[in-house]
Amino acid sequence: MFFSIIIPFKDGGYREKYLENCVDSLCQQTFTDFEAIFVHDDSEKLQNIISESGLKASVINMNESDTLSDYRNIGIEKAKGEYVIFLDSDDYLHPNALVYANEMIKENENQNDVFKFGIAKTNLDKISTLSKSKRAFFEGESFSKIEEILRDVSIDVDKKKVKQIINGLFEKQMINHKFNNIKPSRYLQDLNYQFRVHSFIIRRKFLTDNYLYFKSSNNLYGDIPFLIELYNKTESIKQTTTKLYYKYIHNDTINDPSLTQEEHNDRLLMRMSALNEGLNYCYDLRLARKLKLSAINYYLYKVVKSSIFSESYSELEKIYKKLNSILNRPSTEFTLSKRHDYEISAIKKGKFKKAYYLSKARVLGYKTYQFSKPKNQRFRQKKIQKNIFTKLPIKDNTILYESFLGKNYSDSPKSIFKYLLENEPNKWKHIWVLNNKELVEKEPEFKNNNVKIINRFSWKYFYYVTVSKYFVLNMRQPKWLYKKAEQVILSTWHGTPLKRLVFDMENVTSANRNYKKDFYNQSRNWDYLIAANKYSENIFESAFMYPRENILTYGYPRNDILTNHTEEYKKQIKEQLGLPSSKKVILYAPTWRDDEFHSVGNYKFKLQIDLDQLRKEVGKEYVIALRMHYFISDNMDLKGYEGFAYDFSKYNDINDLYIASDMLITDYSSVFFDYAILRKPILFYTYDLDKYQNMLRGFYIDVNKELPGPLLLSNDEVIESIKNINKVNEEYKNKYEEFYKKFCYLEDGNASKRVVKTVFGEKLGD
Ligand code: C2G
Repeated sequence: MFFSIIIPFKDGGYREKYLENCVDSLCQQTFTDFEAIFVHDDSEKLQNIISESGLKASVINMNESDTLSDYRNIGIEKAKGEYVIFLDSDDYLHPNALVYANEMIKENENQNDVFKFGIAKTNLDKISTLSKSKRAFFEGESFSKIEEILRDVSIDVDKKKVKQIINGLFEKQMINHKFNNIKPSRYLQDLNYQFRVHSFIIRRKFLTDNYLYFKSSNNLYGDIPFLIELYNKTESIKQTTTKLYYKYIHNDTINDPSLTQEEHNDRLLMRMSALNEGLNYCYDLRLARKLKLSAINYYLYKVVKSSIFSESYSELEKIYKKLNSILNRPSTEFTLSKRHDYEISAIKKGKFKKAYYLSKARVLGYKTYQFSKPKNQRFRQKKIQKNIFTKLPIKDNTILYESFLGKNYSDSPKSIFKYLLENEPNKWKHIWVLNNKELVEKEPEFKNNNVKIINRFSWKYFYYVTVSKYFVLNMRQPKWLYKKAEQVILSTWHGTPLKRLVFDMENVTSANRNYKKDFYNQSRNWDYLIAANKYSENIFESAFMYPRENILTYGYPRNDILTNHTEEYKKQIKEQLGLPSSKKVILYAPTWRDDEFHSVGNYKFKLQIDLDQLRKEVGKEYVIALRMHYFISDNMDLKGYEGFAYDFSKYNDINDLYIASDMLITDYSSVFFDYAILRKPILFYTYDLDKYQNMLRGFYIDVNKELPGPLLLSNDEVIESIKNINKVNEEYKNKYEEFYKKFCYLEDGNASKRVVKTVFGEKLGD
């Protein structure tokens, strides 16, 4: 037996879902001379996954009180292989990992006992494991590109067939990539001391000869002393430059935290203890210096900022004692800056109280310094919000509104505002968060003395978010917002979901690792959440983990106008927008793509509609109104299309565009749920359907069955459908009706009224 792979699985209930990946990756190994040893906490699921996979594995059952270190020690004890590999149960190996490990060992076996896999961080997104150039072929535009090429050379092929071929190629590419397409490894000598044992490959005899085992006292950081001892006993470690160990990055710290993301009260003390314990086995004075510096930095930047530091001196003292022991160990020299040295020397001498006051003063001094730095305006605003504004009385009759982060005056906040202004004209003070005042220059409501406009993140914003009784918004409030119990946040959200959201999304391609956690914390502060229909209510409960009893399933306030407007209003809007009265209007309103962006929050969009062809074929009857999603930062260049194509991406309220238009083209945007209220034709231009559905988001409904219009994959198909729109209407009549019944049944034009009654009614409505 050449390799023994040790996989501990502890406190694993919710981690079970990653196991399959891990087991799969062992089944797929192209080098098969290995044994897998799973050490687990009596998980039935683990046993099932292994037996279903057909993997030959030893399975060792442990007691609840055993630590992760005990698990690994048992694994070492049972191992029969020449080399032991440490794999975590939520991670996985490249199918050729063992081939390269074997190759690396064979080349270096006389000099080395310890080896390592290079680590790739992953969130399991299939396509992201392909190289950039390979990815390009399968992404986004490839299908229309191939179509275009074939059209240019007059080759007529069945489009569906081409799609199928591309899909097949992709699958094959994934397999090839996994099994064959990997560059030969080179090996590194110099390691950046890593203190986590996963990805290590260690000669078993080296472990037994040196009595190397995991110290069981430390459940969280048992691998620190183990690795320190190991580093002391080995001259060099070889590592594959190719990344063969896939470390899974958890993006859901609420439901699936990794071990390092889990909350542990004594995490700080455990880490300090592990470093202290590790120093018992450290004879290399340069490594000892590194460990000391690591402990010092941990104290200076982590411990002093923790709640233990500010709340519990007795707990802090335990940490001081460990650090004191660490500081008094031998090591090579190092110097610290003066102000750090005061604190650290005091700890070294055992003068903990003195160190505590010095550290406290440093943190305070740092905060004061931060507070006064000219560029730290935001920091000052947050501090003053939390410490001063929250102490001021709440303004009971003030309502703050924000739509799409202050970008426009629109959506449900606008409808609720207008309803209150009309029906309770003197009761409320209304504050609108709007970054560009010019947007509402012509709106009569803003002439009212009770209505005020403020900029997002201005001083007034920080003030009003803290003292307004109500905050009505359609996205999320800022993370730093400290909400008082008397305040009411009404979240209107901004659409019936088609694309999977937050906790229903496996991978979060576009957002950072804390996205789910942040979303969870922010939405806990919503007192109410509006849903347009029962379908949305169900989704919000799972996708936001939001309590059903606080969901107001009333229909969307923003849609009242779609039910209530007159023909005259349509005419008026068309005129205001500068659209020719003699022509019908096609509205094109696509959504954004998680993987196409310039920078954080600035998304790209490449128009896939051929305006020349469209104008040529339907220009006599129609004009086109283009409306990009609010995340898209690219500006459209419509030079040469004057009188035919119009860009309304910066226009305030998409409702006006719905009303002014005669037909909608969209893709995966929630706009069609609202547009269907108008019972006007809807076409779906879904040129990248596969990627969007399978790689990026996934959908809540079966788009092939439930949509109220056709899915179109090419520009030609779009034009054909526009030309034959009556036929399309006839074809989709029944589906449209069913769709309306499921999603639009609450839209009777009175949603704002219902919301106002519930949220603003009782306490102040008397
Ligand atoms: N919107 C718009 N113009 C577009 C697309 C969207 O004005 N071209 C507005 C519509 O009001 C739409 C809302 O933004 O309902 C949400 O847009 P989506 O495209 O559905 O995408 P997203 O912002 O990701 O929201 O539950 C709905 C989801 O949250 C989707």
